[in-house]
Amino acid sequence: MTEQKEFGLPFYGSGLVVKGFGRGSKHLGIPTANLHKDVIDKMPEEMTTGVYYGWAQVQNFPVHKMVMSVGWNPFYKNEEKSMEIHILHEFKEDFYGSNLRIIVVGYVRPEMDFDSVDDLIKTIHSDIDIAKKQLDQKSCRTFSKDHFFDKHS
Ligand code: ADP
Ligand code: RBF
Ligand code: MG
Repeated sequence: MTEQKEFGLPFYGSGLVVKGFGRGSKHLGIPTANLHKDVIDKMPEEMTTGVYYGWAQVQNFPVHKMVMSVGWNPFYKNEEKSMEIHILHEFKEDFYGSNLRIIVVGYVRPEMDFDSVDDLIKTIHSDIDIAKKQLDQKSCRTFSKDHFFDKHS
């Protein structure tokens, strides 16, 4: 795993899930919960834009593995910085407006531009494989049991 301290990790964040760019990521099989700007503003300076992995919890539901993209999505040339989280779990319903808690524990790579959507999707799938493996390690798994995820009323 990439040295955590370098990127200001672990990063604990909590905020509302907002509407994203509506590009139909869901139809590509990779829905991403976009976090409210307040959370993005709280990111430490060392946390550069790029792809990360960690743990996520919607409201008081169980904690799941996640991958996250932070930045301007060079492929789409966004004008606003975004923080989007793909949770490695099948949800029955959308959860816009819910609170989402995340602990970011590792870094994968910088954001990149691609020649096609297919290349972008293939790369995201390889990010997911990396995240799954890393998060199974004891040092990462510990964070899934963090008090940060304890039930809140
Ligand atoms: P948007 O452009 O509005 O972010 P997406 O196509 O990225 O739209 O879909 C994101 C929404 O899908 C999330 O806000 C959430 O409500 C829902 N969703 C369903 N399953 C997941 C999942 N496994 N990970 C993240 N979001 C999911
Ligand atoms: N967008 C980019 O432009 N470049 C990237 O390198 C990139 N990496 C991503 C990695 C992950 C794990 C995820 C979930 C998203 C990534 N995105 C990236 C954002 C992607 O373009 C966005 O979710 C689109 O809406 C997918 O259609
Ligand atoms: Mg999204």
